[in-house]
Amino acid sequence: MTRVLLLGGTTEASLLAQALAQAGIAAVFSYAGRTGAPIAQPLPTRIGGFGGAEAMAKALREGGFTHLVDATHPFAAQISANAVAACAETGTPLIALQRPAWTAQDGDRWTRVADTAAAVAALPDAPARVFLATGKQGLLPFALKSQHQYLLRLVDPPEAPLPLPHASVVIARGPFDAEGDKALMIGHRITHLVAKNAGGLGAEAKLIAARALGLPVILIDRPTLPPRSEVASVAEVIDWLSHAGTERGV
Ligand code: 3Y8
Ligand code: NAP
Repeated sequence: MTRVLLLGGTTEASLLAQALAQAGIAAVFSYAGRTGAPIAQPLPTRIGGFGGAEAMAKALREGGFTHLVDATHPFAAQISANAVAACAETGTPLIALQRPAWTAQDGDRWTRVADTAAAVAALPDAPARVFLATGKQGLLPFALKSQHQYLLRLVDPPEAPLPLPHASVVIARGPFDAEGDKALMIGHRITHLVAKNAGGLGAEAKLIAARALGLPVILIDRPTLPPRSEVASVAEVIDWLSHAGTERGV
C-alpha cells in the first residue's frame, strides 16, 4: 500500500498534492512552518521541522511511509540533504520534484552570482533603488550596502526591525504576474533586481518585468544538493510512484 511523505512549500508541491488527492494516493503534506498561514492543501498536513535527518528517518518508519517526494524549493538545501540521508538510512525510495533553473533570454541583463555575499558585492557603490526579492532570510549581508533604497517583498510582516535603514516592504505571497511586478518596479523607480534562481512560474514574473524594463538583474545560483533522482513534472512523479520500490513488494 503506497503512502507518500510530500515535502512541500512550492507551487509544484501544491500541484502534486492535488494530483495525489485526485488519484486517491495516501499522502501527508509537510510544511516547515515558515509562514504564518500556509496555503491549505487537499492532503493531511503536518507543519514544522522534523528535528534533523535522524528524526525524519524515525518519522518515515513510524508513519509507515513507502515513498518520499522532495518538492521543496531549490534553495531549501538543508531539508533536501536531510531527505537524502533519511531515505538512505531507511531504504525509502526518494525522488525530487524540481523545476528547471531559469536561463537568460534575449534582452536579459543578468549578472549571475554564487551566493548572497556575491550578490551584495555585485551591487553598485553609487546609491541605487534595489528590488530585493529574496525573502526574509539572508537580508543581513545587504546591510554592507545600506546606501541603497531597498524594496522588500515578504510573505509575512517582519517581527523584528529590518537590518536595512532605507527599506520599504510589500507583503505578498505570490505566485506573481509580470504586469503586477512591472507596475511595482515602475512605482518604486527600481534600478536593480536581486533574485534567487528559483525557477518555476510562481517567481518568474519579476524577471519578465525586469526584461521589459531593461533593468539589470543580479541572480543568485542555486546551492548544490546531494545527488538524488530528480524529475520536473507531476506526471513523472505519479509514474515513479507506480513502480518505484515495488521490488520491496510495497
Ligand atoms: C512556507 C507556503 C504555492 C507556493 C507559492 C514558488 C512560488 C510564491 C516565489 C518574490 C520571490 C521567496 C519566498 C517565494 C516564492 C512561491 C510559493 C514561492 C519567493 C511560500 C510558503 C512558504 C514559503 C517560505 C518562504 C521563505 C522565502 C521564500 C518568499 C505558504 C509562500 C523570496 C524565495 O518569511 C519567511 O521566513 C519566508 C521564507 C523561505 C525565502 C526567504 O529566505 O525568506 N519562501 N513561501 C513553506 C513552509 O513553511 O514549508 O506560505 O503557503 C511558498 C512559495 N514561495 O503553493 O503556490 O513555488 O517558487 N517564496 C525565492 O524563490 O526567492 C518570493 O517575491 O518574487
Ligand atoms: P531549509 O533551510 O532547507 O530547511 C531548514 C529546516 O527547516 C530543515 O532542516 C527542517 O527542519 C525544516 N524544513 C524545511 N522544509 C521543511 C518541510 N517542507 N517540512 C518540514 N520541515 C521542513 O528550508 P528553507 O529554505 O527554510 O525553506 C523552508 C520551506 O519554505 C520549505 O518548505 C521550502 O520548500 C519553502 N520555500 C523556501 C524557499 C527558499 O527560498 N528557501 C522559497 C520558497 C519556498 P528540521 O531539520 O528540524 O527537520
